[in-house]
Amino acid sequence: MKQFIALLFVGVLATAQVKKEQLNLMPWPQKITVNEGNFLLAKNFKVNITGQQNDRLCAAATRFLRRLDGRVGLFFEQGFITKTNEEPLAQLQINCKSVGKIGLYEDESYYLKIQNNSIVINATTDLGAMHALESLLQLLQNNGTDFYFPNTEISDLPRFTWRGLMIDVARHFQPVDVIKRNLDAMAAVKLNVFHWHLVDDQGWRIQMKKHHKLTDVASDGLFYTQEEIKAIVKYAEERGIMIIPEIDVPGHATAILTAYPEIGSKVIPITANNIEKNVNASGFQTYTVERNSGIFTPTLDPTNPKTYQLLSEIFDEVCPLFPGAYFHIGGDENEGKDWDANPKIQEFKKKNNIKTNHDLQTYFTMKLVPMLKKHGKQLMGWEEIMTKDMSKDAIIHAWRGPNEGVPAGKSLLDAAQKGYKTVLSNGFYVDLMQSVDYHYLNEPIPGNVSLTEDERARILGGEATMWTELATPTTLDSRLWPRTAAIAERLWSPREVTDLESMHKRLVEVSFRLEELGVTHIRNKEVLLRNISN
Ligand code: CP6
Repeated sequence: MKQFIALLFVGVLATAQVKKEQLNLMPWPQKITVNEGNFLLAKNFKVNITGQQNDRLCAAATRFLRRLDGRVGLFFEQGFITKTNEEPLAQLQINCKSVGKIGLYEDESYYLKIQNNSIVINATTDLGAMHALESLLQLLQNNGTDFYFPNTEISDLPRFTWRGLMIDVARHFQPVDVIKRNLDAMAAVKLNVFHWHLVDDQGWRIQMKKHHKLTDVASDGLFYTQEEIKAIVKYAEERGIMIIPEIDVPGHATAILTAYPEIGSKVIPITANNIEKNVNASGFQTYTVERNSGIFTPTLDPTNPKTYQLLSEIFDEVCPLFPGAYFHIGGDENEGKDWDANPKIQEFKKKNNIKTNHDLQTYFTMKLVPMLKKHGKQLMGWEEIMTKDMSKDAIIHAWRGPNEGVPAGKSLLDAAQKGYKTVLSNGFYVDLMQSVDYHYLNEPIPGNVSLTEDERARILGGEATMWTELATPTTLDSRLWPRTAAIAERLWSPREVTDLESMHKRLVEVSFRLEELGVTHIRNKEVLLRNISN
């Protein structure tokens, strides 16, 4: 009798109806219905791939199976999912038509239907199928005895094609493992662009074979080998993530000047007084770095042909490491102070009828366009590169806001209206430790602005930015997660999805799931939801 009651009890719990509001999906899908009944997980749970079978989807499905098993502890019978290992009777059937290209505008949509005894995933590309697997993992429920998926039907696709995360590895170097686990976390919340801020004043982080002086003198030995970069690119590609490398020029570039002072905007005359200070052990002339609110004033000299020769050779070596179609050249926060103070640069401006420092920077940036085009890459830069003569092929990365003296998000709309494709980071600065609510409600296209269809289409999406002046490899994850998951929802889900209470509830669960992927962040509910700054 006791046994009978226990069995009955289990049965009742297993079929307990889950309500839509109880699901912990993040980002929330475009369309979802919850039906009566559940799919109960058992040891014989298997996965089968049909249609376009490919290695990437097989590997993703295998990772899915292992992650699921890690949570349910059933010791699933199925091992690796391979192209030849067909399981026609498998409960989970995944069907996709083609291999998705890593880049913008790919079809990332998917359809997921869970019924009592079967689960179906249909997608145009394997990218969509991989998103469906992440959704399925988030749907897992447990009643203390059984693990099950509630019968659910989802039709989903992203609102924006660019859903990015930038990590600065120049201020604090972030080792390969840290990057990889954060790529896993990105994929879990359907982010698809990793913007790798590889170079800044504080360091050059790319192994260079020809210009090895860059890492010799400007990296403190903390840089990625080219083999490591290739491995990270592959790791990202396996998770449907495109990598955008950034080499920030002409400002934020004093690491380059440590190795090649002769292309700097200000040549410090060597005198008996400063010779000790300005010539380092290798006999190279070095810089006395002047600081103004954190911005270094020395920049590259835009009038020196050697500047362009060096950059061209750098791109020749760096571009082939990254298969993506975009290259970020920074371009931010050049105050032009040293340009004003340098008579040679002043003379060049006069001779070439270049009126302002902005125009001079445009002259500089435009010279980089063909260097990148040669490698099939389109130039992207922070919003300061947007001047009247800037090529409309450039992608404008909007970042400034009230702190920089411009209205929040204004340059995003300006760029779209002027004919540039554009990406929003203002309001998504996760290193500033602002509240998750603030990031979540940072709508890229506010309701009170009217845009034409073309202008609207030029707003590609947004990007969380993680500057690392104050974040080490140990603290990085805590600053990124789980708040970046709320940004991922803003960029994927319908703009009407704005309920804070629902987001908070789901974010706590997402936080646990991310921990399983190896990111080591703060899990305490009170801590992760509070507003740390302000
Ligand atoms: N480094 C670089 C930075 C910032 C930018 N570029 C930055 C500026 C203001 C804030 C945070 C970060 N640290 N290279 C601006 C794009 Cl608030």
